[in-house]
Amino acid sequence: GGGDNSDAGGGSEDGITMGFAQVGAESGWRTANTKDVQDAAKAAGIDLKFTDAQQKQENQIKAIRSYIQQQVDVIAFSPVVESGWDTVLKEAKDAGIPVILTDRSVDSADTSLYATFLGSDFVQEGKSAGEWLVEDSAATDGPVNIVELQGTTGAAPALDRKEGFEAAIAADPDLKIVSSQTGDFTRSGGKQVMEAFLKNTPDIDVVYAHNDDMGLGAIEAIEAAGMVPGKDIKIITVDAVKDGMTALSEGKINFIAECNPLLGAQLMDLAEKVVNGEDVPARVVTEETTFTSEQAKEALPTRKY
Ligand code: GYE
Repeated sequence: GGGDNSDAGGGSEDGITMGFAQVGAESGWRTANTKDVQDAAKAAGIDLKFTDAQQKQENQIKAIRSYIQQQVDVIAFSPVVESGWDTVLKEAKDAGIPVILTDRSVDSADTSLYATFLGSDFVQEGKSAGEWLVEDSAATDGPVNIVELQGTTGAAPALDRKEGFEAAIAADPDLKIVSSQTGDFTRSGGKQVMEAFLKNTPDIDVVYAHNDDMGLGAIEAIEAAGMVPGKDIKIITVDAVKDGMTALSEGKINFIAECNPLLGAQLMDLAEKVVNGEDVPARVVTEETTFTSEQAKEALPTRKY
């Protein structure tokens, strides 16, 4: 580098420092995402300061404040819930530190509080899940009782995956969500809630889980109750991580809408541009697909996570 430190953001010549406030380690998706971000930072020569908020907003806010105090060049974070970020985002803005939202969004009305949002279209994921069920149920007559395992309450992927799914299943009045509760995106949460559903909710036909991990927890509960997951009760999930894809290939899960956790390279690229004052799109959407059991069998051998 030239040693001239006149630009506020540091710039790549002096080496970029990124503060990354991760949600937690709640799921296989999150583990893959964390590893990818760490690997991509290394590959890009970006100095990464990483914190795990254990799914608590107050921890994320604390982490962001500490990154502001350390005067990092750029802050990236994956907001555990959608609401309540305006104050801390304003603090970052006032300190001249750009913020990149990765994976999950915020509902702040003032979009100048962040530089860009990189992540999936969660509404579309929910729609894809619902559309598969509409098609799969087309031949069956009578009610289809769905139980829903929601992600973390107030999280963008939980709100949006519910919205998209509901919009899609509205096409068939036989499809009804009869119970819906949060399992916090964890396997143990999914198992516990499913155990309660199996006790309280008669005639469950379908489980719609907002991620693979909760679906995998539901499988354990269904098997423990002496039923066959994928047959007696159909299971639809979102993510397509290894364990989910394995269960799908075995017919224990029936359909998965993919959510791509490999955001690291794109994030580092956006960070370099933002720090160097270049224009970036306000929204970068991840490319995704869906998987049936047959497609999972084909994809599994080369799947990276
Ligand atoms: O689907 C879930 C994780 O925000 C897209 O969070 C992410 C979600 C992902 O816990 O498994």
